[in-house]
Amino acid sequence: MTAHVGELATRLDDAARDRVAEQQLSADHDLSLAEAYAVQHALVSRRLGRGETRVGVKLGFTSRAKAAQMGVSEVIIGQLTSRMHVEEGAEIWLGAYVHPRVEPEIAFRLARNIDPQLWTGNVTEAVNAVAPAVEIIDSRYRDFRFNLADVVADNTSASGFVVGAWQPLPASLDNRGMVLELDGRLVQSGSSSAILGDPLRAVAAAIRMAGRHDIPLRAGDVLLAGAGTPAVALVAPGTVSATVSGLGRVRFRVTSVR
Ligand code: OOG
Ligand code: MG
Repeated sequence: MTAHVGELATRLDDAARDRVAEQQLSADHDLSLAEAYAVQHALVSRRLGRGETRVGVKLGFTSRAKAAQMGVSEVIIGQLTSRMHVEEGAEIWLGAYVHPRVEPEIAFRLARNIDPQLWTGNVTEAVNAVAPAVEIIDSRYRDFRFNLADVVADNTSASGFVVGAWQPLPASLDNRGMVLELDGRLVQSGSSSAILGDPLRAVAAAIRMAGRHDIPLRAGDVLLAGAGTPAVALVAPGTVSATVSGLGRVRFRVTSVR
């Protein structure tokens, strides 16, 4: 298997760069979860080799709505790199992606470097800020379909993320309305409680999973807790916004012309 890791990572990396969907790895490889994470690491290493830096982590399938939409029900972790960051208010080009979708998220900021093996379990010491966010996911697989190992290998469809104004951590974050709008039209709505019952639990889950899969966690890193609703296809031209009750709104634009 080890011989294939680099080759499979290259396949997915090329698919992202050429913006052409690839056949699912599971069509010809029966990857274990450990092997899938090895492909993810090799994929991220290729990006780091091109000068990108690791800027955070993201969880996938922390909400049942997302798990049901994609048919994968295990929580997974992916890695965010500098090139995925989209400034709030910026305009992105639809053509840079294969078949992008957007989902409303809650972002946390790590307060310190964290060694998951030494971590005491104190969430409110681990993070020092929270913000409304949008994740742009873009599966490198045909028809946006995959099994668990496929999506882990594909860095959990990570493609872009937009974070609104950071603010201090409030006492609680559950039961907050989460809304996704395209051009001011409501396309998804849900509750932050959909995220593992409470998005603060996603912080603990991310730290544990980063430890298990050897993903470094550094002060200032962004942590996306996972979508509160199913994802929606991105269209252009348009404006995307996500609002989390009490945390405010984050917005960006999409264009069809470069
Ligand atoms: C996988 C990524 C899932 C989330 O927030 O649940 C995810 C996908 O749906 O393509 O980012
Ligand atoms: Mg997500």
